[in-house]
Parts: sequence; structure tokens; C-alpha cells
Amino acid sequence: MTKTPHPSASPATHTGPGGETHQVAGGDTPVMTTQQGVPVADDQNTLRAGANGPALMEDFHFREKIFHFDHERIPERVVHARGYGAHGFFELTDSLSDVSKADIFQREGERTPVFVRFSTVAGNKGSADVVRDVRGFAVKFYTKQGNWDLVGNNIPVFFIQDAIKFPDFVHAAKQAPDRDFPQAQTAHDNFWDFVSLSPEATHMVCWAMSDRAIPRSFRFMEGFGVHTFRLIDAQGRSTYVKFHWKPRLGLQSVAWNEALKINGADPDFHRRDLWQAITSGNFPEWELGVQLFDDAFADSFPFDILDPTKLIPEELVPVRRVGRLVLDRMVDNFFAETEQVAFCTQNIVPGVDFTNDPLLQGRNFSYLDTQTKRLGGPNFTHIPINAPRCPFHNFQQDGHMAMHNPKGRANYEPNSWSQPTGGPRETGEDFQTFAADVSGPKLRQRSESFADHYSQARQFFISQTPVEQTHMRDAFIFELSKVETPAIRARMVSHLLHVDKELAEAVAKGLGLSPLPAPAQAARPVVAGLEPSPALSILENGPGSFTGRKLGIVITNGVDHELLGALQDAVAAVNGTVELIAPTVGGLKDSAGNPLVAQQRINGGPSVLYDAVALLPTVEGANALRHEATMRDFIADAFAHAKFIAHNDAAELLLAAAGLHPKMRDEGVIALESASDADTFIQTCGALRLWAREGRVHSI
Ligand code: HDD
Repeated sequence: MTKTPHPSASPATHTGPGGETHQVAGGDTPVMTTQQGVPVADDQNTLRAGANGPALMEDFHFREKIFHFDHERIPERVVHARGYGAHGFFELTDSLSDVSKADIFQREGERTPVFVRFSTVAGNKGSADVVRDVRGFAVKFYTKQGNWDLVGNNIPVFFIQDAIKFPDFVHAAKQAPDRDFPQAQTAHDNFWDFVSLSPEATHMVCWAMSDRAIPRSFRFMEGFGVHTFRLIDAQGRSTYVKFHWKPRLGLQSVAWNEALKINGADPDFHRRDLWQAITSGNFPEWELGVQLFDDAFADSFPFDILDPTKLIPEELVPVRRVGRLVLDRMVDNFFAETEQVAFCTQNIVPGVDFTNDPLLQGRNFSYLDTQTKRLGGPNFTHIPINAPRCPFHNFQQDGHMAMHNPKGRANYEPNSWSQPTGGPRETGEDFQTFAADVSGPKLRQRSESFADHYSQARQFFISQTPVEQTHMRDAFIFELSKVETPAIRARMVSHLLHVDKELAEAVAKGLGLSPLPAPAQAARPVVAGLEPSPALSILENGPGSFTGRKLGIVITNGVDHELLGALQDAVAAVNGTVELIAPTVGGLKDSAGNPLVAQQRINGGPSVLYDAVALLPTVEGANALRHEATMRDFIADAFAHAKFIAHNDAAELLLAAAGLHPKMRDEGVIALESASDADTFIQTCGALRLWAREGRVHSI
């Protein structure tokens, strides 16, 4: 990794007439130039007619600088505007040559470079990270046979079945056009109006109201290709496939009240997390999984495999793990890479093909179109982040900002020029569209096989642990309580009656909705008896360890050297991280006189930023902090969010000040008698939360 020089290591400086100091070129410091390469002598003052006179038009440096600044912004993505990307590689661990001729799937151990962009969907570019929303999980594989974009989400189903509804859905989810709020959230009338009028959304709405929509980190969430795709083998045979990304560090989400507070304390929570992990060498990793199936399975499955509002439970078609995705390098420049990266679902490679999923078919139009608008023309593929890493040649030419133009005379084919003038020629093989039979009248019609909107929503709900079901119930109540129109609330409850009667009744109760509405008209009877799928629960798929998680330790000057060291070692042993929180970030020493630096001041490092917390004040420190409101919030929130809390004797004062008297405490509040208790505490933290506490601290 390149090291950023310390700001104080500055070369020669120049002091201006106003006393301002600035560096001048020389030694390692390059000469500043205009875009034309002309050296700039003075970047502090415009050219003027006299010291107090007007600015002169002929100041080409001023005009170029301001002109460029005025044009810095490009349109943000219409959805998924807020995103964060990183480079890495995909390594094949189990060859798929039996089912696909894709070059990337042939040779075990071979690595393919990738760029991944995670995103929220509804919020604008400057919105917060931990909003309740779907997360985008878009992967660009730079394969030897061209770029393959797998543009997925962290939820395996979608809100709508036909791409023609996408603009309506997105309009309803984003800010209302008259008031331009609410920002980055679905807790408003338009969203719930649309989804409650679109029963096909019910399954995905259940996912969106689950903790899947408030992930703790990009590193701890799954990804899904959503649609059924095809893999094509060397003989041209097709196998259906669903793509999965499984995080090595297990699944984890935050609590809703915690999410609300994280967004205030650190709106960049997810991007900071990814940045810190990658720059500290803790490279996040996912396994690529594939569910493979054939027509016989598709025919026997009670739902249509082309319906993007349905998933195939892993218990029915196991996920075969075939490779790993490792993110090991941050971008050099956010705009050049993360903002300009252009994912297109149409980007597939030989050995991968589309199906007739009507959402996928529509997406194949939308992405190319949007990139052209967003990046200003058809040559966005010339931008380095979008260009293939394999050789590419064709006769496409010209257009705004063209960087690669054919050399020589021929810019068409067939031509009779010999090489090198004649240019590239087709192969006659490689990418072959799967020759699926297609027939039927032209019509605008939703397939009857797409009509069951509730069975899998129900299956999702019954696959959740009781804690997760409670979170879903609370999320529905929270969101629908923000809906101002009672009829919309009632309409939504009428759908939930098909998902789970108790859920619907609990939501109605939480809304003060009485009497219960009649169940919505269902186009198809709910398929009873679908088995729960434990793979759909987050808590059933947690890590069981504190690896990759963060402990926040409150310290004051003179903190016990041994205890602090033992905690830091215990966290380091499982590859976690520690942040110190103190009344001041500087000027600290431990009991042995070693200087310490805290990462957060107590009012800037609330406990919502940590997976678990420890309180190690000295007696004097605790006395000073017990009247500090943010200290009390730190403890009260950690307790309310079901976190594990370790403390020394002196912290008794703080616990009491936060209202945590001994008889209110539980097995998640752990006294550290000596340094040897540190390991046990960190092992306990592997459970991540003491969810059993939740019911005791939330009564509504
Ligand atoms: Fe989309 C962006 C994922 C349906 C139209 N989509 C976008 C991104 C992701 C997804 C991850 C961000 C890519 C990036 O980081 O740059 N979209 C999905 C998934 C869908 C889906 C998993 C359903 C299975 N999308 C969908 C439909 C349409 C679009 C049905 C239009 C008919 N999506 C777009 C878009 C975006 C986009 C307007 C906005 C910015 C962009 O493409 O690059 O074209």
C-alpha cells in the first residue's frame, strides 16, 4: 500500500501578502500546470486590473479552473445512487466445466479481477448508509472472454415481476415529487400505497421489513443474482442457475433503533467499515454459490422459476460453492472508479445466458440506456474501470470522448483489406445464444404461473427465529405508523393476513387498527405446508465468533494497563478491532505511564458504532463522567440494543448513572475481575447480541 506522506513533511513554502502559507514546486513536489500543461506561477490570486480592480477575462488559468469546477458533477444514478466500491479477485475453487463453457469457470485456482459496488437503492448520493433498504451487490468480472456483470442485491427476490413497473415502483419509493421528502426511506404513504396495491410485492416487502434491510456491514451480508440465468456447456446444453454470495464472516444486522442512531453518528458507517477492513488488511470474502437445476425440477417446482418474486429454497436445491470473492484494494479515486463504473445486466460472456424472466429482459434495456445518459455518451466503455482487461477490437468509432479508434483504412466489414489494415473478424463460435424454442401470440399478459403472491412470503416469515419475527412485526408497525392514510395501512394488513395471521393481528394492534380488515383477494390459494428454510434466517447463519467485529472501550486517563491490554489482545486474537473512547482523544496515559490515543471523544463515539462495549474508567474518571449525558446514553443504548457489556469495578458508578442497577443486569453485563476474564468475554461476544434481553427493554 502506498503511504500518504505526513502533512508536516512539507517542502519549500511561500508566504503571501496576506500571511497565507502555501507550498511551491521543487524537489519531489511537482509543478502545477493548467490542463494544457502550462506551468502555474500563482494559484492564489486572479489576474486583475490593479490590486482593487476588476478581474480580467484573459485570465485563462482562472477561467479554466472555474469552468472545470462548474462541470464536476454528473447525474447521480436514478436508483442505487449511494454506493461504495472496491477491487478484488474471484478465484475458482470448484470447476463448473461440467455445466458451463465460461472461461472463468474452467480452471480451479485461477483468479479473475473484479470490481464490486455495494449500494442502497432509494437514497440520494449523500444519504445515510444504515437506512432500511435493499443493498445492491454488483460484481464486474474482468474475464478473459470479456466483462461479465452480475448485478444483484442482498435480497434474492424483487418487488415487481415485470420491468415495465420499475419506474412506478421507484417513483413511489423515492421522495414524493411535490415535497422532495422523505429521503432514503420507505416509511411514507407513496411507497406503501404502491406496494399494497401490488400484491406481487408482498414477498419482497417481508424481506425489506426484516433485518436483511439493515445490515451491520457490507461484509456481513449475502448477495444474490436474483433471476434464474442459464449456464451453457461446450455442447450448447443449458442448465438453469441461481447465483449466491455467502459472506465468510457470517450474517449480521443491526437493531432498528440502533440504525436510526448510527445514521446520525456516522452516516458513512458502511463505507467506513469497508475502507477500514480493506486498508487494514482484513480483506472481506464471499463464496460464490450456484443452485443448478433443470427443466424437470422447474416443472415440478410449485412456482415459476422465471418469476423474480420467488426464490428456490436451498434445502430444495443445495448451493454448490464454486469460488471465492476477495476484496483487497480500495479505489485510487472514488469518482473515476466507483462513480463511473457502469454495470449492465446485458454484459454476459460465453457460457452464461439469459432466461425469459420479464424483469431481466427489461433490465437488459435499462442499464445500457442509463449509462449512456449518466456518463455522457456511448464511449463509457473506454473509461478504464469499464474497459475489458482482455483484448477487444471492433469497428465502433467516434462519439463524445472516444479514446480507442480503429487504426488504418478499414472501419467496416466485410472488407477485402489484408492485415493489419483489414481489422478484426468474427469467430463464428464462442458466444452462442441458447437456441430456446420461442412461440406464442404477441400480448401484454402476466403469466398465470406468476399469480401466487403469498406462499413464499409466508415461508420467509415462518423461517425466521422468534426474535427476527418480532423485528419484522416492529418494522411493519414503525413504517405503517408513518403512513398518514389509514386506508393504506389497512390495505397492507389485508395482505399480511395471508402471510401470517398472528403477524397481521399484531401489526393491526400496533397500529391501533380495529376491526381487522378482510384478507386481500388472493388470485391463487396460499400453498400450505411449505417447510421453513433455515437458510433464510440471519440469526441461524451468524458467525459464532467476534472475528471482524469491533469492540468499543471507554477509558479515562490512567486506565488499567493490564486489563486494557488483555482486552485488546483478546480482540486481536480473533481478528477483531478495538476503538478507544475517552473524554479527550489526546493527552492520555495508561496506569503504566504509556501514552494512549483514543479514536473517539465520548460524545462522538456512541455505543451504536460498536458490536460490544467495555467500560474501563478509573474511579476519578468515572466520577467525572457520571454526569455526562452522552456517557449515560452510551451505556443505556448498548443495553437496549442487546449488546454485551464488560466493565471494571469503577464502572459501577457509570452503570448506576445510566439506570443499570445490579438487579436489572443480566448475563450480558459482565464484570471483568482480572485480565484473564478478557478472553471469556470476547468469546461470549461471539453470540453478537443477547437477544433475550430485548423483550425486557422494549414494552411496545
Ligand atoms: Fe437495477 C442500478 C440491482 C431491477 C434499472 N440495479 C442497479 C444497481 C444494482 C441493481 C445493484 C447498482 C449498480 C451499480 O452499483 O452501479 N436492479 C437490481 C436488481 C434488480 C433490479 C437485483 C432486480 C432483480 N433495475 C431493475 C429494473 C430496472 C433497473 C427492473 C429497470 C427496468 N438499475 C436500473 C438502472 C440502474 C440500476 C436505472 C440505475 C443506475 C444504473 O442502473 O447504473 O438502470
